[in-house]
Amino acid sequence: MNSAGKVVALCGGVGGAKLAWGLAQILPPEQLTVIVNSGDDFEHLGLHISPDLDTVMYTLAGLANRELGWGLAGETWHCMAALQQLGGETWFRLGDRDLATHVYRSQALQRGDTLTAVTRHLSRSLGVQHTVLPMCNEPLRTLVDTDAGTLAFQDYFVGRQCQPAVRAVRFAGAAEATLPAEVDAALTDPAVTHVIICPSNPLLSIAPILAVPGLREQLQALRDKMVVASPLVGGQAIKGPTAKMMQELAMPADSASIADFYREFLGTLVIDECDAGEADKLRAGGINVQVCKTLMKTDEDKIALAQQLLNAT
Ligand code: FO1
Repeated sequence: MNSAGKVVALCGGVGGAKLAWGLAQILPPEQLTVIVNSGDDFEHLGLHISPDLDTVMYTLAGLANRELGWGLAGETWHCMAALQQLGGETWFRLGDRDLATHVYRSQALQRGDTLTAVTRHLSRSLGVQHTVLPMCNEPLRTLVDTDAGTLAFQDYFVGRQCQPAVRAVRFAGAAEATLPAEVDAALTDPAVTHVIICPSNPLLSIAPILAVPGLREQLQALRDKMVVASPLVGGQAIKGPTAKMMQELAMPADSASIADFYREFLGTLVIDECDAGEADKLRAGGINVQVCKTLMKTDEDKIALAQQLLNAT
């Protein structure tokens, strides 16, 4: 049953997109806005790539490549094969159909459209009915300081497969970024009953969203409505480098660290049943904790977690 009002979800790529899909199965389009990390965006092969926005849009449209976790289902790779033959750059793979998204976005940005406007157009064209918004229109880029030097996000994530040890994560351009009017409107709508932080990597996917000036203050004002889904299950991330990075940054990979990371606006923390043993200690520290199955293997799991989060406050 859906007794929620308007819901805003903050998310990164794969894991976050799965939950966004679950929420979209419960909530009608006018009740769900998904604010997506654009710190992973970069210029590649002369094109503007927005990996997390595309993952969320493709997932909500039912077009996502479930095996890869990114890109389109049923993709072909003729362009990459031809590019390889020419000696071009193929370390970051763009599928033939996916390329159309990047070409369209790049041209629209070049003629002066905002990332928000292009995302709206792409969403509609792909058949996405819920609202998908980038966290900002300006270039805010995630940089990873590692023991192998400072790396642009995709150089670290795809190029180096997250192997170098992380020393710090920074967000170039954050000071110049501004909250898009659509993001501001979504978060200040009095009908908002839930703001959900998806189980995305806090350091790489949610921190860039929080780096947009003004956003933290808005979330603080919404504390009672804030529900954080922990990305950890038994001290491990389901996919990606969350646990490894937390350890490298001297943060124990546990629920307490997740609670601490979001402490300034944490309303309710939802942790996996595997980590139920941590709940009492968190509650003793004054944290509102709920325990449920957070693993999303099937579509039913995604909908069930979405419902649990909507019931959490
Ligand atoms: N991830 C990879 O591991 N290898 C790739 O070649 C790759 C290409 C790619 C192309 C388009 C896109 O939207 C995403 C792509 N990703 C790829 C995923 C992406 O690097 C990351 O998953 C996100 O940036 C982190 O959320």
